Amino acid sequence: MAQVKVGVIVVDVQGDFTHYKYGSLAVPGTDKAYIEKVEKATRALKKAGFPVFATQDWHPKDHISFYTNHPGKKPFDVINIDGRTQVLWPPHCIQKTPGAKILIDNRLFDAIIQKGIYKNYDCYSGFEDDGGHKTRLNDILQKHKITTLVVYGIATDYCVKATIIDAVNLGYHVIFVNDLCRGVSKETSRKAINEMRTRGVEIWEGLKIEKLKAMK
Ligand code: VGL
Ligand code: ZN
Repeated sequence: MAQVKVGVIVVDVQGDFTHYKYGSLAVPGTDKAYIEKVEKATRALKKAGFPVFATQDWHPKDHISFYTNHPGKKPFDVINIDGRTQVLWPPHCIQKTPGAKILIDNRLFDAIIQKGIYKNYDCYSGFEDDGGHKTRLNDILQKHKITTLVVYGIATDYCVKATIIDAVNLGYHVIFVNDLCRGVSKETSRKAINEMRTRGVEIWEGLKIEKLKAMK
C-alpha cells in the first residue's frame, strides 16, 4: 500500500472572523470556547507528530472583496467581476492589523500561508486565488510528502470548502472535521458539506486522533 502521511490545515482562525475578538466579519459560534477547542485539537495533533499548517486571510486595505471599495454597495451584496461572482464583505483581515492575527498559538504551525494578498482577486482557497495565482501551500505539502489532509477552521462554506475542493483536485485524500469548523450560514454550510461528501471527502463530526495515528 502506498505510504500515507497526514498533515493538518487550520483555515483562517483569525480575530476578524470571530466573536471572541475584533470580529468585523464574525461568524456564528466563534466564541472563546470554540477557539479553545481548536487550539486544544491543534496542540494534540502537533504533539502526535503531524505537520500543521495554517492559512491566513491577508488583504490589502483596498481589497476588491470589501463593500467599502464599491460605492453604493452594502455588506453581503453579490456582484459580478469579469464573469466571477464576488460576495462583498465588511473589511476584514487587513494586513498587519490586530484582526488579521491567527488566534491559535503560532508556534504550533510549520508554516503560515497568507492569501488574498492581491487587491483585485479574492482568495477563499489556501491554494490559489480567483486570478489563478498560486500560494506556497501545495509546494510545502509536497515537500512534507503529505498525502492526507485534516482540514478545519473558518468558514465552512467559504474558505474551508474552497481549500478542500482544491486539495481534492490536487489528489489529496481529505478529512473535514465538522465540530472544529464554523460557517457563515447554516444553509450554505449544509450544502458545502454535501458537496465535499460527494467529492469523496471524509466527513468527521469530531477529531479522532487515535484513528489518524493508525493511518501513519
Ligand atoms: C473568508 C469571507 C471572506 C473565510 C475569507 O475565511 O471563509 N470568508 N474572506
Ligand atoms: Zn477575505
